[in-house]
Amino acid sequence: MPADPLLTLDHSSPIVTIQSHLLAEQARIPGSTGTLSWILSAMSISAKIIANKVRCARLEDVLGEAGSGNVQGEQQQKLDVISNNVLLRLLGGREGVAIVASEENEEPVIIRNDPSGEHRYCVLFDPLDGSSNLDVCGGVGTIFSILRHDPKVNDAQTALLQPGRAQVAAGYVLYGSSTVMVLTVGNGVDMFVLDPAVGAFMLVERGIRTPAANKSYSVNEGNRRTFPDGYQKYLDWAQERGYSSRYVGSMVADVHRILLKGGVFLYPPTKKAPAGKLRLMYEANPMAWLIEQAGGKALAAPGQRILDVQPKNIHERTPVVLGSAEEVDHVVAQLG
Ligand code: AHM
Ligand code: MG
Repeated sequence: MPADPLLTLDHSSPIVTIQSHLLAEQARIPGSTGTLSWILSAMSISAKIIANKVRCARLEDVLGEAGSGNVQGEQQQKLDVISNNVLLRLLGGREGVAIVASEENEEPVIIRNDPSGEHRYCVLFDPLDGSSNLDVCGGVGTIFSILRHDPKVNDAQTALLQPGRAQVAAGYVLYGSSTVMVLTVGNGVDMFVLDPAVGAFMLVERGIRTPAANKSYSVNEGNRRTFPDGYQKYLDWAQERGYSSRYVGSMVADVHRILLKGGVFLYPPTKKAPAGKLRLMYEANPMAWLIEQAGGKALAAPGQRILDVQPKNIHERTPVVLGSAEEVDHVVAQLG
């Protein structure tokens, strides 16, 4: 049994919280104002509040539908609404936030509209992705993407419509068997786990690399007959080679597994959702950047990096193929 690290004094393995990690990252960038770190700190506090609500789901009256629909026309769960409000309130209090856009709100929320305001950011998020899993105690998550705000652009929609490669920070929080936050600021991918006794996110792994290959795919195979031919060919190809199928139906949980263990995640166009189901700006872009930062690939179509897609609408959807570099290449080979 490994010794408890607290029994030995090992200066080479300091205890690092997300706050100290962010301060150290910030110190590496000359002239950094600390604004982005302060926003990421708001994300981590929001995550703790949401995690606490998710953990109490059967104890408090927070399960079930809120009785409202979101901008996508989907029923909102009460926890969708609670999570959205927590994020809006936390981020609204941060001086560096200019605009906030949520998958749950039709219009972006302008927090500060000051043309002289420099070093400000736009924050986009899906407050509680996969929330239909809540009723069965399944994994759910928060996904976020942060872009610079150009003070010369007055219109909120225009300010937000930047391709994913312009992101300055992206991450997700998985409320699973533990609460995990995975983050990139363009310097690799780092993972933190919430220590519930201390109430702090602790750094557990730096510079995560997704395995280059793993014979595993993650897709809703119930839609298979309505996928374009190439995706069906890929599934035949993979099954002939003994691939495993792993699908939670909650993007954060599925992508987290692929980040750590490898494989490929697919959400192709379907008859019901001809442009794919997942949202480019709230889901695909942050996940694509994380996976690329971990050495993987993320495509909307063969030869089309998700991060290079120019959004025309903040709620637009995209097909998604992401994961281990070799596994994405195998999908592309079948898509032709
Ligand atoms: P949501 O944002 O409404 O929760 O939907 C997104 C979720 C993803 O987490 C997941 O990958 C996908 O929908 C699952 O869709 P399906 O049930 O069609 O397989
Ligand atoms: Mg979602």
